[in-house]
Amino acid sequence: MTHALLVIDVQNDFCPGGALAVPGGDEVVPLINAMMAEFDSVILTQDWHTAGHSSFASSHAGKAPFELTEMPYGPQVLWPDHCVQGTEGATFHADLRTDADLILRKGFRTAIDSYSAFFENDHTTPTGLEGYLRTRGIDTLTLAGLATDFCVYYSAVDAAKLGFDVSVRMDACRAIDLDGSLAAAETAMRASGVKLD
Ligand code: VGL
Ligand code: ZN
Repeated sequence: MTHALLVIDVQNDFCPGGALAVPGGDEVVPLINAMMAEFDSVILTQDWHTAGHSSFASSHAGKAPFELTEMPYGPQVLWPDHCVQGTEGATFHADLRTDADLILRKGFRTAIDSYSAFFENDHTTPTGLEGYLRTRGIDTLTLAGLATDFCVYYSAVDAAKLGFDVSVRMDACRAIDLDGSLAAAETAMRASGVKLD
């Protein structure tokens, strides 16, 4: 068994004061830092959008943040502008340890969002993470980070579908919780065989 910690999107924009602040988002930082030593490998993901990204409400006339829209690849929640490449908001929380083996950026194509660390929101376009993990012999993943009900959830379910042994450290995650999205994510993760610790 080779076990990696996959740390999802612990960036300033998802922490209090950020553009898409997740309640208590910064509270995961000391927990995640302390967990890092327990793993064979640590991988960080970084939400990394172009300015004017299609997941931003500001890119759609008449749309407000947190409304849904229909994209060619399916329904998409529209977000406040966040994690724009090279900005302070896209930077990792200042206290997060970043001495990881890999930093995987996602969501960098203007026309398509990527919640999952494995596939963009068309559920087809790979990020390359699967190949990275497999070629390194990593078969077991623990996830933590932000947000439980979006990027952690999509990443965990994709990892389980790909055959990895997956658990989520719920104490080291925080949720956005839009209209019951946290409960729905927990149900879907359990149904996919993801262990919630
Ligand atoms: C995320 C919404 C938009 C996340 C990223 O990291 O959960 N959520 N972009
Ligand atoms: Zn995003």
